[in-house]
Amino acid sequence: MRPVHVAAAQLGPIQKAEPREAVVARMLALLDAAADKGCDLVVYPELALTTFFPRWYMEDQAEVDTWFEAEMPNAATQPLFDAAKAKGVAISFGYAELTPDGHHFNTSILTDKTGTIIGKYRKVHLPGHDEFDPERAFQHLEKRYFEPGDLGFPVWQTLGGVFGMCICNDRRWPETYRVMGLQGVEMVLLGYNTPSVNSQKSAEGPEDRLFHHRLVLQSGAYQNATFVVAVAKAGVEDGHPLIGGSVIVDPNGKIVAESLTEDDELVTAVCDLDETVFGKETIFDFARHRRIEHYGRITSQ
Ligand code: ING
Repeated sequence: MRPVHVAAAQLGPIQKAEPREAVVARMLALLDAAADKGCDLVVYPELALTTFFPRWYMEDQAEVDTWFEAEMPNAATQPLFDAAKAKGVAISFGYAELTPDGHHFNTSILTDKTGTIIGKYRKVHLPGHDEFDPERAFQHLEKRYFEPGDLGFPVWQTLGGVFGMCICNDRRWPETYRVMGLQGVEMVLLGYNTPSVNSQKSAEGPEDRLFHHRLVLQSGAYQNATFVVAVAKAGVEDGHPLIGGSVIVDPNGKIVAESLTEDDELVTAVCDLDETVFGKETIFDFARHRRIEHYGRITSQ
């Protein structure tokens, strides 16, 4: 048995005017609740400190940079790291990273139980567009404000197992899970901000979005015999609705816990990482069953 008591700490909407300090207070309340339940790990959403700002068109880089963090921890987030250390809980959350040499990434970090950052991931699959698109009901300018991640899909040995991270749109691409699966990942942590409607005015609505959201998580988990913890920033931000549906998925692709609201909500489960072993040693024993001589097209185009 290698149990990890994990919490998906879903955040409800963060309005454009809400300061980071107010959001951190909400994150601390979820951390307290998770610690009271005996959780080892608390996972927060993508871009957890601010509203989903890529929905807004900005031309002034100084204004864009106000949504980014130049260091981590920093004054706004230090209380979160301090509380995690005091309670002996590992945390993972997403934020907009501005590096010292001026690069912009959609980033997530993972700490150990002492509040030390042991892992960093930078979002590889950036959806949307990079110029103002008048055809869209709302903008989705991640390609304008972020560079594609330059760290690949690493995994880390921690909490008695093998953990990886990805972010939002990454979850829709099978390569994301497989690259971590080939490194033996046993739990994938991810946050997301997913609009409830399609900005390109397709008939797609919240239920369609939730269907595809669950589909890709459950298939990624099953096909790589790994747990997947997916945490929403949910609800209506300045009039723009985001889906909820935070879930914990087991290595058989089954949803073991799911959020009920579009507000701040804790979704927890005790995940025995040993449950990943059977799949990795039988149906998804990659070494025995995969035939890479036929897969070249995946990396060559
Ligand atoms: N958001 C959305 C996501 O991938 C999206 C963008 C929604 C793309 C639906 C395609 C379909 O969940 C982020 N932040 O990637």
